[in-house]
Amino acid sequence: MYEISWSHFCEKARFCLDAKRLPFTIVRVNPFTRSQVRRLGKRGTVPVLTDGARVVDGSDAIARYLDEAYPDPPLLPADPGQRAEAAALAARCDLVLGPDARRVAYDVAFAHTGLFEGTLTFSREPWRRVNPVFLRLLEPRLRRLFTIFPDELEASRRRLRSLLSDLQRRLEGGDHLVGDRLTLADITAVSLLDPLELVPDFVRDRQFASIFAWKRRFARAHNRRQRAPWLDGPPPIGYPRPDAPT
Ligand SMILES: N[C@@H](CCC(=O)N[C@@H](CS)C(=O)NCC(=O)O)C(=O)O
Repeated sequence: MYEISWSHFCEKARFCLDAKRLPFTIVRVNPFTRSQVRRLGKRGTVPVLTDGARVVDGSDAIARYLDEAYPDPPLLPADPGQRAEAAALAARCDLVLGPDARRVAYDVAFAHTGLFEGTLTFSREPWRRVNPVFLRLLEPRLRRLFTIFPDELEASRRRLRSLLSDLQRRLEGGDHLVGDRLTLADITAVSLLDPLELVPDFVRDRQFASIFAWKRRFARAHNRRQRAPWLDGPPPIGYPRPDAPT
């Protein structure tokens, strides 16, 4: 699987592969050139999965391909009603949570650039000295790429609030979003929620405590790596503490 390690869409694809207990090899993609996936004739986004001669681009296509090629255990329920519901919910998370969580999380990281350590910036001397200049060049590019501007941020926050409330309502009856076993809907929601761990106005809002508690419980139960708050030293101002009561 071709991936960028901190990408939440890549985590979704990895989670699908792990849920199917399929062994796989990671190919790290250069986040700036994306040459490894372009060489495969793809757009340049990650994840991309190759399986023999098959090249599958995008986390949803990967999930569907895996369910066809390796049906057991299934990612979507057999019952047609539940199947449609889980697929629709996963698609809504792809559409809303994916870009919106990324947008608001990047915005926080630009204000607390320590959060980029270990991903986009250098953590070791002497390289870390170039981080400020590097980020000054990178920030406008990323803001354009992911449209991280005030109006879009506000619209994202609005959509996220509505989606998180819906997800919470769904979880009132049990521990899975659809039915009573793991589906692509849970995998998608848990993976794509992860960048919001960086966003104080969501993680610290008591209104959303239960969805974050569920996400963390679920991720722990399935051995998923979750966003680490900071690498060392004191947390940046406004940063949620990992062990804070939710
Ligand atoms: N719909 C795609 C979205 C993938 C996506 O947005 N990947 C990001 C990383 S999180 C990316 O590669 N972005 C680069 C770009 O948009 O140029 C999926 O589900 O895989």
